[in-house]
Amino acid sequence: MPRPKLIPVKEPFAKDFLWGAATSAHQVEGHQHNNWSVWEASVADKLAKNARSRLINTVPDWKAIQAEAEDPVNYISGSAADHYNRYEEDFDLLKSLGCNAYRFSIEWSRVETKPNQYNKAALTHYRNMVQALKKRGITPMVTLHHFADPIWLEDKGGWHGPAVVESFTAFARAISKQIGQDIDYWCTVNEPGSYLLQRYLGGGAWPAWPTTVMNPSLGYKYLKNVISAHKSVRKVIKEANPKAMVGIAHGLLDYQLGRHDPLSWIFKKQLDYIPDTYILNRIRNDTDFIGVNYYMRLLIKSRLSSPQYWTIKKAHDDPANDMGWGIYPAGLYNITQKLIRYNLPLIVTENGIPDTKDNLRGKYINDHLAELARSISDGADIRGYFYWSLLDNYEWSEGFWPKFGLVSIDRKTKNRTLRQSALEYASLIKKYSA
Ligand code: IFM
Repeated sequence: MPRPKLIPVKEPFAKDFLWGAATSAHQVEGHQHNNWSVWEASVADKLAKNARSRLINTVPDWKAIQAEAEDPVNYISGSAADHYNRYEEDFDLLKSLGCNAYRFSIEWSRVETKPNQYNKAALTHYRNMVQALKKRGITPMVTLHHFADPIWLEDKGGWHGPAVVESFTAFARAISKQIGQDIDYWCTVNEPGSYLLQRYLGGGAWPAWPTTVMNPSLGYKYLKNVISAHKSVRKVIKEANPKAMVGIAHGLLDYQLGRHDPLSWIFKKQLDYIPDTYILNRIRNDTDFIGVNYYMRLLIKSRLSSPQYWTIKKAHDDPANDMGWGIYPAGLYNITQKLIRYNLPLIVTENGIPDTKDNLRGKYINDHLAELARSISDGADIRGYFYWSLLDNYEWSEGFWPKFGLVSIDRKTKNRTLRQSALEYASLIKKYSA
């Protein structure tokens, strides 16, 4: 039953609202050795060669990105943003924006180099990072799995294999021993739906993910494992810190009907259900909040002449970001409203835009926050907002050309520069938390 609309609140964002920015280890730390780093080396040339055909009809300004997109070096994560060594500087920048929260991930392959062999230096590193945040009054939110996997895990059958729940729980226990008492917010995994699609349901038409297969039965095993792993890791975290809030960062799209006919409606229902609703329905009593990663809406239309009988596209009216994704702030309202039925706190764990020229980002953040305020007024219990990303990052199979950062990173010197839009985010934080 839908909850009744509440009276609009005057000051939507609570005093302890988390104002943050997010990153993930593989995308910013640099010098990883995991399934992604190995895969990148094998596909960089191919990705550079097919960049034009892959992107020319998708991105709004091919010329502006061509040089980077056609350079094989773009596709190697390499030293990334060197965040591993420069995190203190990055936290100073975050603090200067008035942010009080930071979401980052811990790289499993760095910490557990071989099964049950833990690297002390890496564990100490993450403990130091947490202390550096706390010293600045910034609340850490830790993600334990953000797409990249240790190579040894692949050898043991990966996320669809029989060992992953136990292995992931053991890793979480090691982390929890180090920093468990200091961390109140955890995401066990990031975007299981993206992982499912890219790894087990064929991914994109070009090489887009390490070891992509088209195998729904393995995908189903993955889903079962990810749900069990979440539940088991949450228990481990709560042993160290009973008040910890443990959730999953779900990648949620605002699917809408592009054509009002029964077939389109059926396709939309399926997309709404698989996989995040499927997962949420199974963990709703074993989770403390719902993490929302929101980027765009998509229109679903039945089309009997197309091979899969439907199309899924950006709406013409939505302005495109650098990657061609439609910008649609009201989608954040729609999604957070739909999630009210779970009666759980919500945290926007990611929302961001690739925008090299930094023309759109300030307005993008402003408009999405306005929709969040509206959703809070209409009854959603939203506790935080993390912009993606604090730093220009390695954007998986697109490499470095998409620029999501509040902070731009010089690819050679690694010098950091705050973008104008970062200052606009800072003013919004000031305005809303006054
Ligand atoms: O960069 C990614 C992140 O790793 C997961 N969520 C979406 C972001 C932008 O594509």
